[in-house]
Order: sequence, then C-alpha cells, then structure tokens
Amino acid sequence: MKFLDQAKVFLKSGDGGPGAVAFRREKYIEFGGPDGGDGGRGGDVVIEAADGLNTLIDYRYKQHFKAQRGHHGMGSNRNGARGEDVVLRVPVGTQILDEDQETVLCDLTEAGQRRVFLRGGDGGHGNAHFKTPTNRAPRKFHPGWPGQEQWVWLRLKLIADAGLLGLPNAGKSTFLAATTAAKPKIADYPFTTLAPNLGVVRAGDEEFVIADIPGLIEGAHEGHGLGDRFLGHVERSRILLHLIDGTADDVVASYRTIRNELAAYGGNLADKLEVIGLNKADALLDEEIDEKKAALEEASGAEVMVLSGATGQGVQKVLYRLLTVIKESKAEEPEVIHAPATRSIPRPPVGQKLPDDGEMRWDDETGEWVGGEDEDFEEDDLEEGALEEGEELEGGEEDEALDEDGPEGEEDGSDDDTDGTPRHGA
Ligand SMILES: Nc1nc2c(ncn2[C@@H]2O[C@H](COP(=O)(O)OP(=O)(O)OP(=O)(O)O)[C@@H](O)[C@H]2O)c(=O)[nH]1
Ligand SMILES: [Mg+2]
Repeated sequence: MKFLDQAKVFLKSGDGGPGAVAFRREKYIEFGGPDGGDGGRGGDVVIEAADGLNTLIDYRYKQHFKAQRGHHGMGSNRNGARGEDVVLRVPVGTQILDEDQETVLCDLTEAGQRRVFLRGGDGGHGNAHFKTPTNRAPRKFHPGWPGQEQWVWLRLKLIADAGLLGLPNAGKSTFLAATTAAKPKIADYPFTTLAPNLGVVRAGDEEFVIADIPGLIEGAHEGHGLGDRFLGHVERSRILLHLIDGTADDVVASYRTIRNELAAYGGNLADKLEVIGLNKADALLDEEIDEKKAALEEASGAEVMVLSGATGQGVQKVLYRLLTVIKESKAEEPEVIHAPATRSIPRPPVGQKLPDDGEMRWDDETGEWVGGEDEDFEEDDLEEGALEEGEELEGGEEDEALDEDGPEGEEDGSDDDTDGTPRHGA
C-alpha cells in the first residue's frame, strides 16, 4: 500500500437553509396568519479517527469535502431538514493543521475519536417567527447562516510504541519482519525502505506496535538522503530501538551520526529512551562482537544489546526490554500526546450581516467577528429566498392590506425590529 503522510484538503460545512414565507390559507379562515417554518441546519464537517487505516492516500484523489446545506423551511410551520454531515475518516495519529502547516487545530490520537471540525450554519427563521402584535403578517424571513470553510493540512504521525532507527542497511526492516507479521521490503542496498512500516509485536498476552522508518544518513536534517521528515513518525513513540550494523568498520561513527541527526531534528527525540542494538551478530566473530560492543558502550554510556535480526539471536531479549519500558511508561503516562484544543470559528452573531455581504470578517487576532452593521435582514436584501410556492406570495398582499387598515396604522413604517430600521417603501 502506498503511504502518504500529508494532504491538503478543502472543508466546508453546510449553509443553513432559509426560513419560509408562507401564510395559512384555508377556506373560511380569513387572515390565517404566517406559518413559514424555519430552515434546517447545515451539515457539519466531522473528522473521525478510524482503526485499520495507516495512510492518507485517499485524500490525494479527493480534496474537497462539503457538507450538505440545510433544507428550506416550508409552509404549515414545517421546518427544513438538517443537511447531511460529511465525515472524513483518517488514520489514528492524524493531525489537522492550519494552512500555515504549523498551527495544530485538531489531533486525533485514539480510534473512534470524532470531532465536529466545522459546524454547519444554523437555519434561518421563517416568517412565523417574525409575527408581532404590530405586524401580524410579516413577509420577513432569515436566509440562514453560512457554513464555515477552510483549507487545512492533514498530517499523519503514526503512533508506534517503539521506533526503529539506524543508518540505511542497518537491518531495521529485517528486524520488523522477524518480530511482526509485517512484510517490509528488505535488500542489501541503502534506502530500501521509502516510507514507514508498522508492525505489531505479540509477546505472550502483551502486544506493542513498532515502526520501521527509512534509514537516516549524515545531514538528513538538511534534506540529505530521504531527509528527516519520517522522524515525525517516531516522535510519539515511547522508546527507540537504535540498530547498528555490526559489519560496519566504525560502529561508533554510525552511532554518532544518528545521535547527531536526532539532536538536529529537535523536539524531544534526542531525550527519548533508547535501546542500542549491535545487529548482524551472526556475521561477526566473537572477538569482533566484544570489541564493538565495548566501543559502543563507552561512546554511549549505556548497555548495548547484541542481536541478529536474520537468525533471531538476541531478538527476544531486545523485545522483552522494549516491552518492559513501554509498560512502565504506559503505567506512568497512559497518553503520550496532549492534544491541543480544537479551534473553531463561531458563527457570526445573530442580527448582523452575513460575511457573504463582504461586511463581516472573522478576525483571528481578536477572535471576533468584525465589521457588519447591527441591522436585521429585510426581505429587500434577499434576491432569492424561500418563496417557493406562488400562492404564498399572494398571501403577503393581504397582509399589507391588513397593516394599512389596522388600528396601529401610525406605526406603519417600522416593524418589529428593536433598532427601528425603516421598512422598505417607508
Ligand atoms: N547477516 C545479516 N544480515 C542482515 C541482518 N539483518 C539484515 N541483514 C541484511 O542487511 C541488508 C539490509 O537489511 P534491511 O533490513 O533492508 O535494512 P534497513 O535498515 O531496513 O535498510 P533501509 O531500509 O535501506 O534503511 C539486507 O541485505 C539484509 O538481508 C542480520 O541480522 N544479519
Ligand atoms: Mg528498511
């Protein structure tokens, strides 16, 4: 399977549906009154962490995700139906980043986790809502609140308990293949592994996940070789297994190269617990093993384990060591990742112009909607609306007649608005 660890996608939640303008019209019931229902809420954009996925490859082919808009309200006080949500299924360990590729907006670390990332716009009120003692037959309605839209980056950081590190050809993929059911490509040339592989190690009742990532070379942090971008995948692991090819002439130089790259990468990688493995022991003479082990122990100041991924020598001991550390670490801190709070933009305050009018904008710095006038919607503002059924329009004419003849004729020219905005034609 192809591995893709980042993708840019466009998300949009559904607009709210417009409210309806309708009047009750029945035989023998004169001036039946407004009965236009409210519009439905737009669908949300939901992000869900799904088990069994380990790539964002799907998002290379489809990049636009739009939730359905809310349905419009109807006569007889029927409210519009809610728009359907759009659900993005992503692998566990996916982060959602802002367009700047730095700000983490959402972090999905557990299977089944669901976040409403962009909320659908609320539906607008139908004319039944605008009925007041002074305007008993309003033709006003609200067009509904717009959905939110945003370009974001999806970035996958695999969550493995243990990360395999080493120079190309150190035998990382061979180790993964020997200890798990994974079948990574193995060959005696550098950069055989081009993308991370995950495998589950089963040790008795226990299991843990290890990640095999492409080999690092000197200068990886400057982009040499495949660079260090795959190090992100072991950033979240609890322990690193640093494999060193025992057949190399200078094992200490191999060790230092990787340690330097970890330090250059930053984050907490260089401080992570590390098990050092002198690998390919089957191809070494006993005195070579002793000599190289001693040199590495001196350079690292830590115990060095001797193993051979090819023959299985020493492998169980290494797994046991990894498992012990992982278990201790899980007992101390069940969750390695502290997910930052999701940031989402609230809808504009009711009674203000929609951003579509070019008058209100979300200001990221103040965290508020800015601009826009404090005025209500007039039906004149709306070119098209919820006037779906022709006969309901006629009802509106009766309503004007009623207004003019009504006892509160002197109040003509202002409607139920608190701000007293003049009505059209006033
Ligand atoms: N003798 C011996 N050879 C090994 C051992 N482990 C791996 N090899 C050989 O070393 C070569 C590289 O092995 P890989 O497992 O592909 O190494 P890698 O670290 O994954 O390499 P990259 O993916 O390029 O970073 C292959 O030819 C393996 O057969 C071992 O324990 N003993
Ligand atoms: Mg490999």
